[in-house]
Amino acid sequence: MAFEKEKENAAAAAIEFVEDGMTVGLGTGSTAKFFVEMLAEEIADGLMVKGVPTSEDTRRLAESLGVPLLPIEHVDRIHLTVDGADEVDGDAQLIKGGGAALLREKIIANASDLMVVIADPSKVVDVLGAFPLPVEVTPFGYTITAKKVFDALKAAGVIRPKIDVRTAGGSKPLVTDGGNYILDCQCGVIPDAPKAAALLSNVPGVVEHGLFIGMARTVIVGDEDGASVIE
Ligand code: ABF
Repeated sequence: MAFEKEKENAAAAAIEFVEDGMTVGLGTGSTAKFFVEMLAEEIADGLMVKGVPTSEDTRRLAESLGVPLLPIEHVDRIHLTVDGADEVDGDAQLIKGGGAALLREKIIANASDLMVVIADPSKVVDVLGAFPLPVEVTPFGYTITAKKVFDALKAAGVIRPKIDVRTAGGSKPLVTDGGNYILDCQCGVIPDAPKAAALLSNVPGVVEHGLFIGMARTVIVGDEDGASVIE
């Protein structure tokens, strides 16, 4: 895996944010996997925390490692969420959703007192957009919704968006944990991420999008020797 050491170091730095008694949102992806594995070791050494997984993949991982989990319906407060990202810019604005988990990730991040993003250096960008922006949509009318998503991105200043429904290997659309489809929107550059986020949220049929604006208070970027914490 590329940047494995950097991912591990970012995850290790995030462990420092976990305290006894916390309810912790558990992210999705390879970097978040390192965090869940390290958290499981701390729990085995006596740390008393409960986890709230952001995807079925993370739930299965956490259960296999013996991390106590809370059903989301029983959660009234999440002290900390640690999650990965596909892109992070200088304002801690994120593109997430490469792992098709953006809906639960955003619900849990938004419910958290603190969201900590853990990333390897390849995720850090000056301007968001090189990574195709995932947009979760209802299966009903998704081709029409795709056209409206195109219009919204154009109105937000994206020059020439290209939109593809994410498939699960063959030609059938991938179905998310929430039973929806994902549109991957190739933007190249998203010049005004807050505007794009607002316009996308207004498109009927869009369930959620992968622009996380103003949600990450802390970004941890791993390197070969450790990690830098940007708050
Ligand atoms: C998840 O982390 C997704 O939103 C994002 O796509 C992924 C990044 O994965 P990785 O850490 O494997 O690069 O939260």
